[in-house]
Amino acid sequence: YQGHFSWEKYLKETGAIAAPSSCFRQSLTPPLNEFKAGMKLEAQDPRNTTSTCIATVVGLTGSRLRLRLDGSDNKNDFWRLVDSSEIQPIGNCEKNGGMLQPPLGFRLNASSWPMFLLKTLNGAEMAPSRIFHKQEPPAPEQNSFQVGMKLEAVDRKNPHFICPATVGALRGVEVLVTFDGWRGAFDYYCRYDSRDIFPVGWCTLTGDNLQPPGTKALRLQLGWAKRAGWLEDAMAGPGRPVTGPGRTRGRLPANWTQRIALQQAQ
Ligand code: MLY
Repeated sequence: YQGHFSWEKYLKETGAIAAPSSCFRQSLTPPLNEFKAGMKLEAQDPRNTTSTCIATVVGLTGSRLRLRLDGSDNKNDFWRLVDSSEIQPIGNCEKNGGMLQPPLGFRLNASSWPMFLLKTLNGAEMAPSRIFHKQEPPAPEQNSFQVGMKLEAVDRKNPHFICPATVGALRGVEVLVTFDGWRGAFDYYCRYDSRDIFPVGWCTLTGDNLQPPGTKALRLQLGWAKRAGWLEDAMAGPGRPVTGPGRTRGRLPANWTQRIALQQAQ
């Protein structure tokens, strides 16, 4: 499902306000992304943050990189903003007296790490240091979000998605990110200075594909499901918008799975 989501209309419709950009730990202009797929760099292992590892850029969108640690599998990719302090040019770790580490779950024997490192870097395209951003934007002094404010947030269960979200609660330095039109399953608390939350309009500036809110999909699905006459109550029950066979009565259209898949995009 691919919609043309307009914040302007949506804010009007919901009577909500966008969290001001001063709430976020993001630069006012999204950082330029000059990385290319295949480039290598140093990254902190997200599962073992004291380790600096070699990572390869396996994808990019907007100001973010999809990274895979060399020697790891393809099930633990993660995303970083290009101005994250958790990514550095190759050589940085050694320059600071550190040693590159194998990633958690290194698929070879630990003793083969030095040879692996040598081979993985030999002839590799290393991301040039000029395309790194000197500094991560500073954190705002305090948590100035308010409940009800709108923002754009990474869906941490599907981190390639950035989605319309609302501040659901505040808890000291933490913010509850709730995803518009989705039930609680994707919500999370994060620090107010998390790099996973962005002001309204961010995706338009970066060229990222902002996901439409779940309600939009839900409305559509409700529409066709009702017309098809097989929907009992798409709003019932926890979890996600709409539903599978568990919440329906009667026979399902033959292609219902594809139709839902199309609209939920994964
Ligand atoms: N198709 C998946 C992904 C849902 C994504 C939800 N985000 C956008 C809040 C699912 O239904 O689980």
